[in-house]
Amino acid sequence: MTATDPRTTTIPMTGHRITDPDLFSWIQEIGALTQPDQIYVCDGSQEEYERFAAELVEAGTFIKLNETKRPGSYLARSEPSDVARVESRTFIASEKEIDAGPTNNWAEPTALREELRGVFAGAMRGRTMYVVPFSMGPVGGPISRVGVELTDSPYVVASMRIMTRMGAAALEQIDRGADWVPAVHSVGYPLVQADGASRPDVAWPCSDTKYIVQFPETREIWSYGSGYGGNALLGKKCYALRIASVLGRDEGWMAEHMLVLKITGPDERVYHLAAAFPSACGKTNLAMLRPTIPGWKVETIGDDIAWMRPGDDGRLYAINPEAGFFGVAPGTGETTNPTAIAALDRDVIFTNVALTDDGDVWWEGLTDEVPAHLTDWQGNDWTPDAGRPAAHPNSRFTVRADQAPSIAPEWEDLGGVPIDVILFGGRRATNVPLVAESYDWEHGVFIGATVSSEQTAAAEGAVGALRRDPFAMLPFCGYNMADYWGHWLEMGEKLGDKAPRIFQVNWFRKGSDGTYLWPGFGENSRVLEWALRRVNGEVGAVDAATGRLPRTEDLNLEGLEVTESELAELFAIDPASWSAEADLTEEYFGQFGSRLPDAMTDQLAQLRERLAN
Ligand code: GTP
Ligand code: SPV
Ligand code: MN
Repeated sequence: MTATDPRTTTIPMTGHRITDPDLFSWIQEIGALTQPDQIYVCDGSQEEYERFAAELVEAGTFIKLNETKRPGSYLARSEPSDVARVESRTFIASEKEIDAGPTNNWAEPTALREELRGVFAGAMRGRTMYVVPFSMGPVGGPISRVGVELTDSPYVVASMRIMTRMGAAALEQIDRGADWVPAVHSVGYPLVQADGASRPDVAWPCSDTKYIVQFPETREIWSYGSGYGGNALLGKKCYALRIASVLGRDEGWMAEHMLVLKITGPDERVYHLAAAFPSACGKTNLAMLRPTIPGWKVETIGDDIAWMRPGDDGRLYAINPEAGFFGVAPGTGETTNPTAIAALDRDVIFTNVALTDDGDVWWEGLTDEVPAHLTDWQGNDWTPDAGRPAAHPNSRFTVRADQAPSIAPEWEDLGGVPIDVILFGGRRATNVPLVAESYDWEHGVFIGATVSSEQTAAAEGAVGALRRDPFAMLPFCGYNMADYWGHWLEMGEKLGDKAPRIFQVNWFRKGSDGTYLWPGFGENSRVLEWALRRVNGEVGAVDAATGRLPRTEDLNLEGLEVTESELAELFAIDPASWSAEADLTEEYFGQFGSRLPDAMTDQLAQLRERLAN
């Protein structure tokens, strides 16, 4: 590393030569703006990762976990104010407000750019600016894309190394002329202030002022003030969803908040399934599902994001653009997700979970037995009678995807895997049945567009509040949501009879006693089996108002303790509540004005017609 005088015009580079002139001048420009002490170009090597980890331990950001119990693993504790995505400070700065649409925070790009220049000026004083080249998707793949994050957070660098293909190989793509997305990130805690006064660093530097900004036309990302998850690991939501959704619209493909899994049936036939559920609603769990029904096997392709495009054979192919899992810890246990537990046995970064007295980790739901004493996510003593959770509800693990024993051999196939089935789901205590098949693609798009879900701890806001989360993309769509529905309709036309079949699912319906009616987790395999038997034309269905429901005799319930009345409750469709929901949908659609595709209005009319009959 070489010290840089911010007044000099050339920035000393370490390790690698940056040959791309645009990249070189951009690094210089951001260096001049943010004024770091030094600039470091990451090569992405294991040696480099270990060096950063050691530095993070030294700085107090990482606590090294018990090397015997959890080799190569660390615990980070964030500031209590920086624990989740901040949707209220996430902006789509499109030239026209209408192109961001009513579900996004829009900001006028010229004014916001000016504002950001002020915010970022001197933001990295006293720190190192890391240059983090990364590829979303296997390096060099036809669906893959590269980007460069400039960040002053070594925690972000270490996390990006797990979550993306980071380092020299990605940089080489840029040197060879690949288009790349620039992404600037600062925690917003300079160690030298404007007046020259120094202050010591803290374990989790961040700022009360936060900005997570996407410029869709110029395909740029600027993030300030947070070090946490999707706010700071800019390859994930900012690039792979918000910017990529715009790229997909323009280029005829799709960037989705979806897991992708491979499922093999008893007859050895292989299928692939993609599923969109809102944040913390079960994507990781489903991606790693262990079927409870004999003969079925699930393997993981991805747990959060899918990039999908039509292949030469006209089918829809999906890749997982990520290289790791940033998964919700609470609720992940030996009974609920044994595969994730196995993936977490080494080389993990945990954030905001509790620490056991022997230097291991714990969170609510990891074990049935609660430890008698812990250090909670804020570093305080904790006992079971504390009256507060030991781990933050949005505490997470960061781990390489190939550490999951369920990882599919083809998870890095450059061309992706062909998708047979798409699921849409959310957390719905009422109304939405366990599973229903859409009547056709257009009806499937309507189902996706009208998803509501109870809010989780993955973003700031009221946990449990029911909100619309169309396609699980509410916080992640980089353009007007109605145009996005239009794009889905267009893709359906392009795919024709090769389009995946679309289903709605809900694992979260509750009975009158307030408990879940469906056991969920591994038992969800029963629902997947039904969907695939529908795809194969092996079973009929009952046409209902909201979609096609399973005939009871077709649902494999062997070995499951669900009573007939519970089953009836799981599939009940109450016309009055659905009419009320249809009224709310009309109101919801109203805000999109003329951008709303006519097909969505037609679908609503058809739903009402079916409800009336
Ligand atoms: P993001 O990473 O935030 O996008 O979320 P995700 O959809 O991957 O969430 P994840 O799979 O980590 O789910 C988190 C929560 O859902 C955990 O608390 C799980 O216990 C719960 N969950 C997952 N599957 C089921 C299920 O089938 N039934 C029930 N009741 N809960 C489930
Ligand atoms: C989500 O909130 O949907 C996540 C976690 O996957 S984060 O990366 O923080 O956005
Ligand atoms: Mn997610």
